[in-house]
This record gives sequence, C-alpha cells and structure tokens, in this order.
Amino acid sequence: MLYPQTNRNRTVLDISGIWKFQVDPEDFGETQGWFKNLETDIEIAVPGSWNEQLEELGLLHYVGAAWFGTAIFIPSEFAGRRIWLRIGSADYSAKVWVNGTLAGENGNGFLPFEFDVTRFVVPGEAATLAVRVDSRLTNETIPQGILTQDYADEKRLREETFPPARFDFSPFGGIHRPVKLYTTPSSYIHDIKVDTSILQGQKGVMVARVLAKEAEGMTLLCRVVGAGTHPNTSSLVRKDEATLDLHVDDCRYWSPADPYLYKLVVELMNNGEVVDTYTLDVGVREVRIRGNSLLLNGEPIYLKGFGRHEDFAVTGKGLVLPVVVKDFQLMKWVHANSFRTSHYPYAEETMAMADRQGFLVIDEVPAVSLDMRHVNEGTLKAHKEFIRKLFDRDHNHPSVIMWALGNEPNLVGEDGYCNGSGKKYWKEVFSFARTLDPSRPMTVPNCQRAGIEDPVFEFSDIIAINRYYGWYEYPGRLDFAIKVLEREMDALHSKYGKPLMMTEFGADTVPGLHSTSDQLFTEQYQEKMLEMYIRLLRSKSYTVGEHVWNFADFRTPQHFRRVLLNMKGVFTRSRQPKLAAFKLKSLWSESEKK
Ligand code: BDP
Repeated sequence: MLYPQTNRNRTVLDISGIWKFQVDPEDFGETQGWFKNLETDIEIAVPGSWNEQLEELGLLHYVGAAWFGTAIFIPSEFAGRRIWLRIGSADYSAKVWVNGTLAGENGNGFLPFEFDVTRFVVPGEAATLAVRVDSRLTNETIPQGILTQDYADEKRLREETFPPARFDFSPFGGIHRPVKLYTTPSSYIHDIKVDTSILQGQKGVMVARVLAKEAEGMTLLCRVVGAGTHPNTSSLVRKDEATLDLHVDDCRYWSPADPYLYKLVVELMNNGEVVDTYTLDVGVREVRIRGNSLLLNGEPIYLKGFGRHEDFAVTGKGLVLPVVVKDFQLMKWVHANSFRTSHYPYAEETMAMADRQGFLVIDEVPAVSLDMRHVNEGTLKAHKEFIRKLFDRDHNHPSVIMWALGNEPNLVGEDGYCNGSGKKYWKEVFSFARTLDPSRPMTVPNCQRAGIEDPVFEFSDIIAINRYYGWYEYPGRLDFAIKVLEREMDALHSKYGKPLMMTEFGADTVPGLHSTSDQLFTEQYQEKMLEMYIRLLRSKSYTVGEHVWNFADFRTPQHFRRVLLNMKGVFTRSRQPKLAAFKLKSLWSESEKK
C-alpha cells in the first residue's frame, strides 16, 4: 500500500483536526443513525486516543464503541479524479460512512486502510464523515483480547488487570494516525514493491513490481535518481502489472552509517503523456544470516537499541510528530542503531524516518501473548491477514531488516504449548510469512516462561529472547541471575546453532530513587542490571544484538505491580533520561561489539 503523496498527478488533503465525539457503550449508535448526524458537544483531537484526552468524562479505561464525526469540504479541483479516504490507523476496528453511506470497514488496528469514495462525494461541495471505532478485542482478533470473567475461569485472579488486556500496555482507543483525502487519476499506479540486492563490484539491483489499475496496454517508465549510473527502464502494463529490473553501477548502499536513499520515479504513460506519477524512496541493501552473524551488505552488524511503545501523555497512542522527532534524537544521542516496534506496527511516518535516519527495525505483528488455549481457526486467519497487510505496508522500507511474527506466546504457561499446539500453529504462521517475503529474517521473541523448548526457536532465523532474571526471577540477586542467564543462552545456542539476540531485558525504575546497595526500583539497580546483561551478551560470539526494555516509561492497564506506568523506561514518559541512559550512551558509543 502506497503512502499518499502530492505530486503533479496527485493531491493530498489532511483532514485530521478537532472532530465531534460520542461514546456508545450500549452500541445503539448505528441503529439510531449516528452515521447520518452525530449530535454531540464533545470534541476530540484526531489523531489521539480518547482515554487521557477525555479522562474527565470517565473515559480513561473505556473499552468499547465510540463515534467520530467531522464536516469536510471536497475541493473543486478534485473533479474528474478518483478520490480516496485514508485513515492511518483506528484501534482496533472501524466502520466508515461518507455522507451517510457506508464506505467500508477495517478490522486491523495499527494499520492504514482506505476506500475509494468518489461516488459518495461531490467536488465543490461539503460532505460529512462518520467513523465508528471499537476498541474491543476477542479471541479471534490480533491482538487477542480477554474479558474480566476469563481471569476467574482461568484461575488467574492475581493477574487481573483493569481494563482487561492480554498485554502490558494500555488498550487505548481512537483514531491514532492522520486521516487524509487524496486523489489519483482514473488510470493510476496502485502499488509498487521494490526488492533490492547487491552484486560484486559495488552494483545494486532494484526489482520493481508495479501494479497499475485501468492501465492495460499503457507503459510504465522507471527512473532512478541518485548516485552512480542507472539506465531508465520501461515496460508495458499487462493484466494490471509490470516488473522492471533496474541496475545501479557504483551504487551507494543503504546502512546506518550512510542511510542513502535513491528516488525511484515511476511514471504511467499513455500515448506519450504522463498519466500518473509516484516517487518512492529506495535504500539498496541486503540482509543475510551467515553462521552466527547477522549481515548487512555482507558485513556483520550488531543491534543496539530498544523495544519501544507508541505512548505519550495525553495523546496516548495518537501520532505526535514532535515526539517522533524527539525519540529519534534520543536514540541517536544514546548511540542506539535499532529498535523493535513492540508490540505492533508503528506509524508510517516513523518507519519513513527510520529509513532516512538509518535505523534498523524489527517490525512486529501484534500477535502479543497469544493464549493457545483460546486460539482457533479464526485467530490463525486473522494472524495471517495481519501478516499479509503489514508486509504489504512495510515491504519497501530498507530500515525493516527483520519481521517479528508475534511476541511471547505461552506467557501464561498453557499446557501442551511446547510439544503440541504451539508447534503446529507457529509452523503454519512462519511458512505462510515466508511465502510472502523470502528476503527478510523472521523471529518471535520468546518468553522466559516458555523456556528453551519453545517451538518458535525451531522456525526463527534468529533466537530472540526476553529475559528478566534479576527482576521477576531472582530479584536483587544480580550475580546469580547472570549465571542462570549465561547457562540458558549457551544451552539455547548449542541446541539451535543460530545467532541470538536479547529482545528485552530491563528493570522498573523510579526516577530519583537511589541506593548504595542492590535495591529494586532504584536508578542504580537499572543501570547495573543493564550493564551486566550487556557485558554478558558481548562476551558471546553468537550474539547479534541487545534491545533494552523499554525506551521510555509507558502506561499500562491497572495492576498492583504497575504504578500507572511500566517504569522500565531508560527515559521517563516525558523523555527525561534516567541514570541508565548515560551508562548506555557510554557502552553503545564503543563501535565494536566487545
Ligand atoms: C515482557 C513483555 C512486555 C512487558 C515486559 C514487562 O513482552 O510487553 O512489558 O515483559 O513485564 O514479558 O515489563
């Protein structure tokens, strides 16, 4: 799916802003026709979560249906064009009406969706937009949901959170990314997928698969703009498709040290006229695994960085561009070179910035803490659909060097997971994902509780582990914790013979709390624990990365073990550094792993 862009054949209009809002806990909005007219005085910012914005209306923990409405004006210049309505994300599902008519639905939170709304609007006239967002999750959604009753049924009362969630981040509801109208010509470039590889002698190859609609027999022209030499290529559109091979001599490869992006200009031509244009940023790079190493352009690379969250005060999960910029600044300051989009796809704006800033990204499918006792055919179907859509959205990002197809299955220790349900499920998920993208390594970060028999290890290209020895286990006993960890890492490596990375390790830390001895929650304890883990990881020849949990403190559902936030951030929720940030900065400024 292409990100909307304004160029000589296309126009984008951002219609985010302050919209009308109404919760619908009884779910009668649709039968009462709220999509025709949303009568309310309540206002809300789009993008933004309702939870903290409208806390005073009792919505901090609200999970359910809610309505968003706005009046827009369709510019006269849109006449004769195809008009698209695109929502960057709405969590977790949405139904959209334009001028009172249903335009479509979407069931994939964290992902963009769009509808051709040409027939519902009149250029030069006003129009109304209504969106019903529902933040409820079920056993058949990705992520999976949980109900209050389930904690009792599963005899897990001590784990009950409010609102209930199968994961450790607030289930914020809302339209979380920008809403845009954009135009294309009636014959248009619908999609472009570029695969890159490198050849001996500083040569780069881009293979562009272009999908063009209503364009049978037209010509696609591809031009590369950037370093080196690269002839133009053209191809006829047959059955909506064309594949173009582009060779770049003296190619400047993309890497964290030199995140060089070529411009790939694709033009749809009819009788010598340019009908449509799309310009894509392309980084030429190749990711491989050889032995115990992760290679970028043939060179070993070691990942230093964080598991993160999209989370900020007041805005919740809503995209705030200054926070995106600040977070990249802080990651650069601390000498991180990578991050994982734990536990869901991040905004397209963030992914594009990672391309430009040279960050290596592990891109995660929100199959977080799947409970195999509640997984059924519907869950598997939803999981595959999510993988297909995420791979589709993020295929062209050079920054995406690996997919995480989920996170921490078997969090609650289901019987039979390791030698039964888990193996069957993950085998299916991995083989499906590999048919869609054979070029990138794949993994699933493993939960300490699932242990070293977790079937995800068999299918993963890189062993990814989340470990909390010294925190949830062996609290305060760091020397012992590190020994246990070392034994486990060595055992994993000798069992699977694959590179290993630590995708999570960390300690909750209250800024301003200090101690001269090892004491949980103090800044010294976090600093010491992170350093001990890092020194151990670097002492092993088979490790390829260290991602601290977490970049910044983030809001979680209510539970006695969380004081509003998960406080494992190296930065506070408002992005102030804790003591450990300075330690990481010095450890990560060493260029070599050891
Ligand atoms: C891991 C989860 C992560 C949690 C973290 C923690 O992957 O989502 O936030 O533990 O407990 O199990 O801090």
